Order: sequence, then structure tokens, then C-alpha cells
Amino acid sequence: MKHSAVILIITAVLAIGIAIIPWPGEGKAPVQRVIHINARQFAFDPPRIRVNRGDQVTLVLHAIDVVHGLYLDGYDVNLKAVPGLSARATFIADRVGKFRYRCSVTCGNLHPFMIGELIVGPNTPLWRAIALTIVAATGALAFLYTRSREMAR
Ligand SMILES: [Cu+2]
Repeated sequence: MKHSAVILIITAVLAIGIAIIPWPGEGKAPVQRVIHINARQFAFDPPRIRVNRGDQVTLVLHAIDVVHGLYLDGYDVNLKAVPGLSARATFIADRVGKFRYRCSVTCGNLHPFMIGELIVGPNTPLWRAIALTIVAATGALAFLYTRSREMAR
């Protein structure tokens, strides 16, 4: 068999493998997550939240000292909690990326620095697409190179 044909077959097998084989972290069924956030002058605890795309996220905001708010960029979630009276909102994390949440109630002089971050990811289909592209490009180059050498014989 010609070397170029072997390269074509190897490339095809690799590409099919990448397209079919489950990727680590992928294929997990979306989960329901309840995340409690404590707000106090002048920080959120936790300051960073990680979820996976597709998760159903319930944020529960607790105000520890004075009235605080939580506005989540990108998801249009706005909560306001009074000490002793928490607030909650539920949404599907269907957008991948980093989204800031900030206090939406003026709570003191360092209020503008009350910022946290919701990280939704990773977008595994993107990695699959990148891996496929690399295999296809490498295979095509190897095929063309080998083919040109066979033609020159
Ligand atoms: Cu605040």
C-alpha cells in the first residue's frame, strides 16, 4: 500500500476517534447547584464561583452586616438581601465565560470594590473542534508531502 494511503487512513481513524471518544469532564449530566454567598462590607464570600455549562445554579445571597445586593453581569440576575432575610435566584448557566457580580446596593465607601466572579466552563466542544482541526491539518500536510514524493519517483 502506498504511504499516502496509509496516512489518509490514520488521519481518518484519529479524526473519528476524537469526534466519538468521550472527553474528560464532558458528558456529565448538568447538575443543580445551590451556592450560598455571604456579603459583608466590603467583599463577597466566596469571591469566585465555578460551575459547568448547563448547570442549574441557585444563588442564595446572605447579608451579614448591612443591606447588600448582587448584580450578575451577563445573566441579568439582581438580588437584594437584608440582614436576616436572604434572597435567591435560579438560572441555567448556558453561557460560557467569566461573569462579574457586584454589589448593587450602595453599602459604604468601599462599595464599588465589592466584586466577585462566576466562571462558567469549559466549553469542551470547542476543544474537540480544535483537536479535530489540528489532526486534519497535520494529516493533510503529511498526505500532500508523501504524495508529492511518490509522484516524483
Ligand atoms: Cu455591599
